[in-house]
Amino acid sequence: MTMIDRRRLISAGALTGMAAATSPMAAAQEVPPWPTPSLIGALPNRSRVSLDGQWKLILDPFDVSGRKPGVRRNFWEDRPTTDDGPLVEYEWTSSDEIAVPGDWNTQRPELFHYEGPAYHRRDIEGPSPDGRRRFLVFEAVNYRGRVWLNGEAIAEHEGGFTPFEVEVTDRLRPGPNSLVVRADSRHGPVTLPALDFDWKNHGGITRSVWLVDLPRTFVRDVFVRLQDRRIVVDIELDGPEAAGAVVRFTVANHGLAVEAMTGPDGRARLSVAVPRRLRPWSPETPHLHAVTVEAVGDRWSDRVGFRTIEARGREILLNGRPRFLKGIAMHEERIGAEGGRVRTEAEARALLAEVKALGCDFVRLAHYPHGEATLRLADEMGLIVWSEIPVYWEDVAYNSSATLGLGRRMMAEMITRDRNRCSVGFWSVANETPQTPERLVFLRSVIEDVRRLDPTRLVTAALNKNVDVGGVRDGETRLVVADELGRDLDVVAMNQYEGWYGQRTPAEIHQVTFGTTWDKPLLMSEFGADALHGHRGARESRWTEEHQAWLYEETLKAIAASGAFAGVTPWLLKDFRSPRRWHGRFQRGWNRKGVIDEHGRRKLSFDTLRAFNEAL
Ligand code: GCB
Repeated sequence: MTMIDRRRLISAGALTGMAAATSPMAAAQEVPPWPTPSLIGALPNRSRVSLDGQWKLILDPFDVSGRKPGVRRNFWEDRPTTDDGPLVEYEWTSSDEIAVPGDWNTQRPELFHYEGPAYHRRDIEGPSPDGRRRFLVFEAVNYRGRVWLNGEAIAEHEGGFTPFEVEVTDRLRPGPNSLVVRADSRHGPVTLPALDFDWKNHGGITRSVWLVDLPRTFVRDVFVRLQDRRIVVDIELDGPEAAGAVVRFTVANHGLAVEAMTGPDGRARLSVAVPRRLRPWSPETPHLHAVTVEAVGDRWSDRVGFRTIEARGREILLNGRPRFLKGIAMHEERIGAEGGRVRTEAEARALLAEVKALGCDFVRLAHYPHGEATLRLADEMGLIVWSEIPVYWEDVAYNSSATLGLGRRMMAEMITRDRNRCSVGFWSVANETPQTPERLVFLRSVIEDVRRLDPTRLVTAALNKNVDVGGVRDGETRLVVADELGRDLDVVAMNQYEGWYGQRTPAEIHQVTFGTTWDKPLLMSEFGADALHGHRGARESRWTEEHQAWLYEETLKAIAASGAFAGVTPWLLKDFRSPRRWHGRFQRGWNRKGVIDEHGRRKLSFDTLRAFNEAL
């Protein structure tokens, strides 16, 4: 039997340094200035029914139903269609089908280039038979989702890579209920990303959909982490009995059980000394521990690892020890000729297995939040993760408050979903953004949120390099990260393509030196070159595997020689679809910078990178 140590019993707020409901000052600080995303934590461990499968599909390329709604084409109303009744110009039963999860672009050749609104429909069950609360959860709809239940609009969400949910308990009718989802994949000047980005905009209901059943009062979310040498746990209950409830946290196999009481807001924080024999998580020993939170008859459970990650001077320390992070970047596209979005855990695992085969301990999940399965696998397989939101390139509307609100919400959704994943070491706020005052204000605001939501991760961004004019010697160039944003980050990171874009050949990479003006750890977050798998030739010849491998050799040599870096994530694991890549012989809509091609075939650079990692 586990003993409850009452001395460790801490009521809500006592440890938080906030709460204390009597103090108006403290109460004011507690209120977040943005709507905290409402997400059910540890989703895979909940009682849930999958809504994946074949859904009906109606495309609306002119967006007529959105722009000119009318009974004839309000697809969401799901009108019965009879040939002798009023005119309705759609019919769900005779419409085409599409698989959910799945982007439409790679499911049907005629939809390959389609960007626009599409309506999806299926029936869902009525109320939960045992009177529990029922929620609809969408893991991702790209880019903008709108949801109707029995003709009534019930949810809307912008952002193609983070989840959203809506409670349907009181809206469900007995028997089948009509669920219609509009996914509109179009981007615009104030979206994230905006109009210009180097990947295929895979539209649709791209990740799984669930019906989740929960008790009247349930454990909505838990944040478990190692902080200041203690296990600290934030618990949030949802429901009529959320306030003043006893919550109990346990770590199985360690006889650890602690109780606390929630405050009037249904939240509690507890903190407990780390058990002496608790094995820390690392890429070499990815130990995970079963943890539970019980309250008011509900039970939340998860498997979490405990580790610390910090920046000290120019080093990155995992569990107190400096390490050079041996990484690679990847997009969330599955291996296979179609190159569509990852849909299953097996597809995510196949990608991460290649990352491991490279001898990597670090993966940059570019350039948007990847699916939850990938993060859970990274925990299990022992990979440190860099996770990012798509604040990408210079055409983002940095002076738009709507776009800032969107970026902050995306970041909050990503962190809320994944902060129990010990694999996550870095939250990245952006990729290659311009060094302008309005972008600085924008990203600083996002960074403030990150620190408030999760003080245990390193905050970073992939930055543009600056040429250090003072550092130029004969024929030599010094590339530095001097971006003012570096002041706000824990770790700075440089994207650079010497030897590919620009004047130099790989033979001249040694003329470049690297550094940063910030006394902070520096990562090389991108370098690379395109090569078509199977295209062989002289190393001087662009697009050959030899040329790419040569560029890898020279860049990795420069990285090792410079001593300036705490890690590297070459660009990238697998060739990915990009409508910006037009070369008829070598690209044909694919960015060819992968060390494996779309079929998973390894290029020469794969071995170059693996050899570098093995020698470290
Ligand atoms: C970059 C971007 C990345 C592109 C890559 C390329 O700097 O960050 O998204 O795909 O270059 O291949 O040019």
